[in-house]
Amino acid sequence: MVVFDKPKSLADVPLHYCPGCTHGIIHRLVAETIDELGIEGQTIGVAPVGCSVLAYNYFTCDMVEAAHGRAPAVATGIKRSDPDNHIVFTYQGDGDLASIGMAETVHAAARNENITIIFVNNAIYGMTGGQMAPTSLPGQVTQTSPYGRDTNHCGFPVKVCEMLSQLDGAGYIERVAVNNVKNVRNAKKAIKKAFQNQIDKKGFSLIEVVSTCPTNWGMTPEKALEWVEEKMIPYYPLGVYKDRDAENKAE
Ligand SMILES: Cc1ncc(C[n+]2csc(CCOP(=O)(O)OP(=O)(O)O)c2C)c(N)n1
Repeated sequence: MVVFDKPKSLADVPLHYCPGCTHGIIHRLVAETIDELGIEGQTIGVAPVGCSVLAYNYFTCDMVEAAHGRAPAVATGIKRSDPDNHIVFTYQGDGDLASIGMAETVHAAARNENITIIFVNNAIYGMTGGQMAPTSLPGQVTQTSPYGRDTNHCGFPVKVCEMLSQLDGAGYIERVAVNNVKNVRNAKKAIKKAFQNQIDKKGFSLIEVVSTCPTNWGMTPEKALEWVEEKMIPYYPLGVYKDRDAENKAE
C-alpha cells in the first residue's frame, strides 16, 4: 500500500531553499493540486524574480519567467491567448506582488482575469538579502530597518487580501498559512479551490500564504514558525476575504 508519494507535477530534484523556508511546502501543495485536478498538460506557471525564481526547475508543467512584479500581466497574455485550454497560475513573493507589481495585481483583480495567483508573504525581500518589504510588520527588524520598521518614517504594511477584496472584480481571495499541520491542510483546500475556480471560469483567485524566512529573519526554523503564529497571523488574519460564488448562492 502506498502511504506517501511525491506529486508527479514536482520534479525529483533537491530544492535550493534555506532550512525552514516554506516555499517547499507551498510548491508541494500546488503540485498536488495540479495532479489531483489532472491539469498538468494544460498548466502554465509564471514565476517572477524572487527566491522562487528557479520554480521552473521544480514544477514539471510549463513555466514562464516574468520580470519582477510583472507576473499577472504575463499570465493575462498567456490566459487570453487560449482561455479554454490554458490553466495559468502565478507564484509571487510579497516584495514582488505588493511593491513593484502592485499595479498589475490590482488591475488583474479589477478585470476579474481568470487566473490563479499564489502569493507567498514572508514579510521581507528574501532573495536580495532581507530588505524591508511592503508587508514587513511595524517594528520588524530588517536589513533596511535595523531599529525596526518605524511607521512614522516608512508607513504601514499593505494588507493585500483586505485591499483586493474591496474590488468588485476579484472573485476569490483567501489568506492561509503553512506553519502547522492544520494550516497546511487548509492551505491545500484554498489552493485547490483557486485552481478549480479557474477551470470553472469563475475568474480571479488569489491565495496569500503567510510564510517564513528564517535566514533573513535571523531565526531558527522552529522560532520562525513561532513568529508566524505570534506576530504574522495576528497582523494578517487568516480566512476567506471574498468568495463571489458563495455570495451569489446566498442571495
Ligand atoms: C525590476 C527589478 N527590480 C528589482 C530587482 C531585484 N530583486 C530581485 S528579487 C527581489 C525581491 C524579492 O522578494 P519577494 O518578492 O518578497 O520574494 P522572496 O525572495 O522573499 O521569496 C528584488 C527586489 C529585480 N530583479 N528586478
